[in-house]
Amino acid sequence: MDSSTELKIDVVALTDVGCVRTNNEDGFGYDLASRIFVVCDGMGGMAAGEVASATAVKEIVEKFSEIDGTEASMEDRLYRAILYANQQVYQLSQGREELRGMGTTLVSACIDGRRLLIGNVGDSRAYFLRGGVCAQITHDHSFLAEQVRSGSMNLEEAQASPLQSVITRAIGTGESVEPDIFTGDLEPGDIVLLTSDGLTRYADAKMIANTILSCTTLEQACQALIDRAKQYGAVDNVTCLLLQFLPSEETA
Ligand SMILES: [Mn+2]
Repeated sequence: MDSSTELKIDVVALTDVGCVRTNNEDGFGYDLASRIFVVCDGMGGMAAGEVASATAVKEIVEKFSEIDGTEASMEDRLYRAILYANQQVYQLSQGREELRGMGTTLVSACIDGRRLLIGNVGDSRAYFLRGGVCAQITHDHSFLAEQVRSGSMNLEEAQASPLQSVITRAIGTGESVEPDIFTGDLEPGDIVLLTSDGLTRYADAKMIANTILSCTTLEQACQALIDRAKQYGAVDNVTCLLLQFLPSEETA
C-alpha cells in the first residue's frame, strides 16, 4: 500500500459503571498495529454479561490480527473475526451452566488505508463526525429500532416504550450470527465513535457532535461523553471509544 495514503490514528477509550449498577458488563479493546477497535455490551445473569463482552472483545481482536491481510480482504477479515468471536462466546456459554444464555453486542471498526469498515451486532453504535456534523453509521438490531424502520411505530412511541434494551441480534446466543458491515472513506480530521447504549439512550448525534466539538483533546471529549450520560443519571454502563484520523507524519 502507498504509505502516503496512510492516516495516523489517535485512540482514546473509557468505560464507566454508571450511576446505578454495581458491575460493568461493557468492554472495549483494540490493536493499533492491526487497526482493529471494538466495544461490546454484555448481558446475562450474575457475571455472565462481563464474561460475554470480555470474551468477544479478546477473540475478535486476536482473530482479526491473526488473519493474513495479504490473503483476505478487510471485509472478509472483519466478517470472519466477528463470526469467530460469536462461536467462542457461544461455546463458552454451552460449557458452563452459569454462563448459559449469555451474549453481547459488538461494534467494531477497522481501517484499511483511507477506508473505514464498521461491523456490528446488537444496539451498540458507531457514529461518524466530519466538519462538525455527526451521523449514526450503524442500524440498531433492537426490537424498537426495527419497529420504527418497518413503520409499525413512530419515534415518539419507541422512545416512550419500556422495551428499551430488547435486542434482536447478539453475539454468543446462537451458533451463527449475521453482522452488518458498513464502509466509508476517511479524511484527515474525521472522528469515529464506538459506544454502548449507556450513552445513546441520553445523547443523539447532535448532542454527541456538540460535546466532542466543545473539547480541545480527544481525551477530554471521551470523558465529556461519559460525563454527559452521568449528568442524565446513567442507569446503564457507559463506554466510549473515540478514533481521530490525522495526516500521517510523512505527509504532514
Ligand atoms: Mn448497555
